Amino acid sequence: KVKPAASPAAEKPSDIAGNISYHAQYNPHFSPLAFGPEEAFYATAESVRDHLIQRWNDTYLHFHKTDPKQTYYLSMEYLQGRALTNAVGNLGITGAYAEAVKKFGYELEAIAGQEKDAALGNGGLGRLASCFLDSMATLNLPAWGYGLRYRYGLFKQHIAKEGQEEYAEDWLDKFSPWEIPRHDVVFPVRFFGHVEILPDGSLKKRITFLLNLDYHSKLLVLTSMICAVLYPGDATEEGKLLRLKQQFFLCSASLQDMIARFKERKADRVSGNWSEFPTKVAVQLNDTHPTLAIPELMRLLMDEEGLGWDEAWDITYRTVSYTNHTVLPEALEKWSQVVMMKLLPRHMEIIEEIDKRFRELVISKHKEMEGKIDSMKVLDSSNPQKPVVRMANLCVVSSHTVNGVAELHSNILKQELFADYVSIWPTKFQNKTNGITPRRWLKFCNPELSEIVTKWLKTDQWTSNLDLLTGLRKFADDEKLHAEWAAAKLACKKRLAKHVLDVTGVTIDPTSLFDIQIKRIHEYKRQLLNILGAVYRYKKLKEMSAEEKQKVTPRTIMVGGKAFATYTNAKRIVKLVNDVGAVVNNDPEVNKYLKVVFIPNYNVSVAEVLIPGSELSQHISTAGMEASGTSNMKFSLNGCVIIGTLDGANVEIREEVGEDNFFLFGAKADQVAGLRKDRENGLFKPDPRFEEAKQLIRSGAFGSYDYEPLLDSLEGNSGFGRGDYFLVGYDFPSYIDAQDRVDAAYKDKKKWTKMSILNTAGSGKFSSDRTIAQYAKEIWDIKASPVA
Ligand code: 26R
Repeated sequence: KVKPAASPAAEKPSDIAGNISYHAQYNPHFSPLAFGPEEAFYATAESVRDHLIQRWNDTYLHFHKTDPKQTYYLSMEYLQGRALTNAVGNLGITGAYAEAVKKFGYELEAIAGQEKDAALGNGGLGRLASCFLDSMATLNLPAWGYGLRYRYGLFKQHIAKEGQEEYAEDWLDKFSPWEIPRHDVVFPVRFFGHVEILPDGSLKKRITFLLNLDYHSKLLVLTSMICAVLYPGDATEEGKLLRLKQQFFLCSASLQDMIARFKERKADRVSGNWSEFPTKVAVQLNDTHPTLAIPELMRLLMDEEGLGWDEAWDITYRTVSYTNHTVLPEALEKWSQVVMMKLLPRHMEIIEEIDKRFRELVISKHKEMEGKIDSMKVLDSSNPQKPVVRMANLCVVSSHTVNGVAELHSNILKQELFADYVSIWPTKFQNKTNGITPRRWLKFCNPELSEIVTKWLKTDQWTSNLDLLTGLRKFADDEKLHAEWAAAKLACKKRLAKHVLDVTGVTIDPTSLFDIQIKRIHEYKRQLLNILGAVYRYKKLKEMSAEEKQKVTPRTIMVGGKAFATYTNAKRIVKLVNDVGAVVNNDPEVNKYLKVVFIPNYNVSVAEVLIPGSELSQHISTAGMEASGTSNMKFSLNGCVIIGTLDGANVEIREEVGEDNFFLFGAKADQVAGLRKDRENGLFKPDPRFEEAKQLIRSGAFGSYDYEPLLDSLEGNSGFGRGDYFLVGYDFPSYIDAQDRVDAAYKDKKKWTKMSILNTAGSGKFSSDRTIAQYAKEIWDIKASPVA
């Protein structure tokens, strides 16, 4: 039989236009008569998809032939955003497509704006996974991601009278032009059942049966429900059974796919040669969410492939590595042993064995650590009513490498969270400072600045070699560059102002200082510090004479982010920002000098408008609590100056851009514990400015909503949620002082523009290309394998 010869995807604008017409005509999803912006988007996307499929097939074939070691990134979240601009940009065919769609009377940007965000993630961890995929492809690495295709992504946020409301995000409303169902690749994923020892006496030959399930029909229902919704938890929620099913579903299906591919590439692997597996497969766990890959790989190797424990363990250990993304105790996953025993009895048994062997290792080889065994072991039965599996401990014990996501965070892992394991495995722990893709986060979202960068560097190679940005440093005082730089920023600010008007009805002044904080709403991220600062600023403005006000730096403070639906204090913060905005923005005495705007429904596409238009960006978490942060990198790359604490990747950003180009304030990570102790001992004396700000809220100046629980969390002497656990009061005076330095710096246009240029110039390190190259070399041991 002869396979039909492949015909190349259209490259010339006239061919592309013909191809788009073809897709418009033969698309079964809508009427052939309609060709509005939405239909234009689908037809264009399907046309672009032809290019991707072509490359996908070539790549697959290439890897099949060359059989390189390959990385599989396991993540429960991918925060992809829109794909069209990104796809045509990375394929290098933006110009041709722009010209082609003009023939139908459309602008490419308008068509791209029709696409719904794929919001299959909550925040930093999910967006990092998407930046990583972008870099893996850019670096020609044999690496890809496995994830779940949730029917509903992260909820849509509406701001109503009472504050945040959540709505289902129907991103697959029509269909997604980017997804390709593979009905030919199907694996069984089995839940429940029981463990049986077979009569042949072999200890390892155990089989999980599916209990009383009409397998095929039930499985169909089960899987469609399993992927119905993204778990919207961001660090505060408790485990749910469906979530555990989702995790296992991802791990089991992915591993079976990897094993099938491993076997497919060489004949002798069908019946053995398993020791080769870790030289061909690397599995990276994006936090503990896919931890079940560990017992599932053990099960597949032992029960399905017939290996013994020791061999299976050696393979698993050499294959798997784990990234930690948070040290917040409430975000460290723990699963009930009772629940696990019911849903996944064989896996629970394997976990018990891993735990037992770990304890034996400590006792036989690391006697000195015996006293620490209770906190190190995988199974925690300290509460006999509720025994749990500690997923982070299982990952550390079973992975050859564990990494944190910024220098400071990785040091905290080694010195605190995982300190006891370091003496057992001194070389297991690494740092891999996070990064962001410069394609999406500068080239595509900020074409104005990108053009200037390319012009002054005399090359566009910075998009795949971001260190080249240091070449801008020598022009940091050049007046011509300053003029171009400021004009680009103004254009981005105007685009942002239009977005704000569209979604809030509030008019903001593009010549005022644009000050932005966008991220999930969390007490440790301290949006409350920001808004208390805004309240204090408002109060001072009200006290000023007309002449005094003339000297003020006009400022627009924007806050955006989603609060987890049951995180009450986070929702109160959202309400407070909105209430302060309503008063300040409508106060004719001050609203020329200050506006406070809550940006609703923050997501990737909104970020792509906000970040380029921002001048000052707030990354003000309590030191030691933000593992890395990645939007800080995006802002800095876009010529935005950071006001921040010495936390997460801020530390490294400040090092790279220079301390003069970063507004630093606040307690250091190693002071935090002592400051909390001092406070418990009644030694904290609040700054009068802090008291003034709280007092103004209490006076009812921003409405009658009950803010007392929020303000109360800042009072008292001890405890989580009371006694100002996040040190807002302690850091408030140095925060206000830093903001005063910002105001002064902004008045000096030359100085500010230079700071802005030096931020972009110093951002090279934070390319996810650098991060992924380090993972490839230092953890995965994989090499670039470009398709010839
Ligand atoms: C278990 C479940 C409730 C859950 C907990 C925590 C689900 C999701 C999370 C979010 C986490 C782990 C997260 O997003 N962490 C962030 O990872 C980013 C990428 O490394 C960091 O930049 C950021 O500092 C960190 O908070």
